[in-house]
Amino acid sequence: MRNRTYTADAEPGDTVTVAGWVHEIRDLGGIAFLILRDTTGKIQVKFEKDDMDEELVETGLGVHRESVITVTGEVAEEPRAPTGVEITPESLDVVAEAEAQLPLDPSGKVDAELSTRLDNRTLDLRKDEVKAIFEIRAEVQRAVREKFRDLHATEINTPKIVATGTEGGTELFPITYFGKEAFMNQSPQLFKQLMVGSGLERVFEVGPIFRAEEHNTPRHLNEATSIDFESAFIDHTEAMDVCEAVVKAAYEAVEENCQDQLEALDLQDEFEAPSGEFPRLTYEEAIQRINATGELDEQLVWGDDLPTEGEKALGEDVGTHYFITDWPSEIKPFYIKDHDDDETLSTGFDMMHPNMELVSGGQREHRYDQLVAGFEQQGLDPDAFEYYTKMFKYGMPPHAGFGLGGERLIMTMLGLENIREAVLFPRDRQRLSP
Ligand code: ATP
Ligand code: AMO
Repeated sequence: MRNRTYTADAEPGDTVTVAGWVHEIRDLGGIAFLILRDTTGKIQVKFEKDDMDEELVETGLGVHRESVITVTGEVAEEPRAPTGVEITPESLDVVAEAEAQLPLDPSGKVDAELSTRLDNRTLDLRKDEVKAIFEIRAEVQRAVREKFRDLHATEINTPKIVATGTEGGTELFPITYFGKEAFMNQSPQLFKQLMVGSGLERVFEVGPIFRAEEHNTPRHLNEATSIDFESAFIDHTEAMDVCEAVVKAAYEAVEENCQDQLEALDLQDEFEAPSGEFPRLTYEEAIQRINATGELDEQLVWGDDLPTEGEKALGEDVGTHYFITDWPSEIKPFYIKDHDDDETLSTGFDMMHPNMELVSGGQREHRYDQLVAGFEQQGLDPDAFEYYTKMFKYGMPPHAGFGLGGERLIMTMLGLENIREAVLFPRDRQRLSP
């Protein structure tokens, strides 16, 4: 629409054409108001019934809520109007009439179940507080990209249809690929590693990962967004520095550029970018501190994975984002390098929000013989990974990196109760459409 004016730009004295949705109609008798909503805000349209064309009044006040209309008229200052201005319509067109009964109420006066909201995302995102989540998500992705670029990483895109899995502990989604077995990729892990040996050296990717998680939890998705980083000639401690910088950059960008959205979510007072350094605890310290909280029925011992309640107890104890380092080698994947002086100890790390894990990373095994031996130790067939391992024979530098869960970052940043709220069209065990 070439001649459209956004409601936020409608200035007193202008004659404008605004386009949007019928948010609300209030008929007070001799006077009535239609509130028109567009992506920039709302504007009041005034109908003084006695002074206006009857057909125009009938059309304007007879239209169902959430219909799409355009209104042309003069803008005037009006202190009693919600935004301080109003339009007196000269003409009004109903562009797309909405049904009288809607599956959910975009004005937010009536709450809807999450499943109803997800089934009707178009209507759901007409609410300011829902739209705000996705505007913040976009800002986070922008800020993360900018930070990686400042750090001289090149953005890459790796295949999502692959021949092998990499992340044990979570199942693969099999697909058929011209009669061959193939899978949806669980992680760009192997491909990003292959690129540190290329002329690019330092890379990042923001893209989908697919995990056939059996369980249905508020923090797992079957299709998630992974923010991956990998660099040649750095170790795990430098990868942790990058991880911390990227997460802080995301928070700072939201604080700086998303105040309206934070207000829509009623977070303007509590939102705070993390300031201090993220503490780095070893796995050993972590299990000791969890045991000391007394929150678990059974004491954790060396080699145990951290149970969810353990992570929660530790998160409460630490109170900020933090790292867990020096995990037992046996519970980290084959591509993670062990410490040179202790092969039971890995260079793998996790970065935690007080409520949950956000990141896994580590220094990688770049030595061909040790890499192949690692496959065998994990019961994987190195031949199936030959496309990957063979590049380690042609000059693969030492390298490290991490994967950050995009939705978990948004979820913890905004205090969302369910990770599905941070995804437009989430995929979970029950949900394949929309
Ligand atoms: P009726 O006789 O049926 O009440 P009316 O034309 O006399 O209708 P008003 O008494 O002028 O209506 O206004 C009704 C209500 O609408 C009042 O509470 C008034 O403050 C409010 N109102 C009037 N004009 C505007 C406006 N332009 N923007 C917002 N509120 C308005
Ligand atoms: P990991 O499997 O720990 O590591 O995944 C990295 C991060 O991705 C997020 N994540 C998920 N978010 C939502 N739903 C899921 N099902 C899901 N699975 C993972 C989490 C997690 O911390 N290749 C390594 C990374 C690396 O070493 O570079 C990997 O994939 O926030």
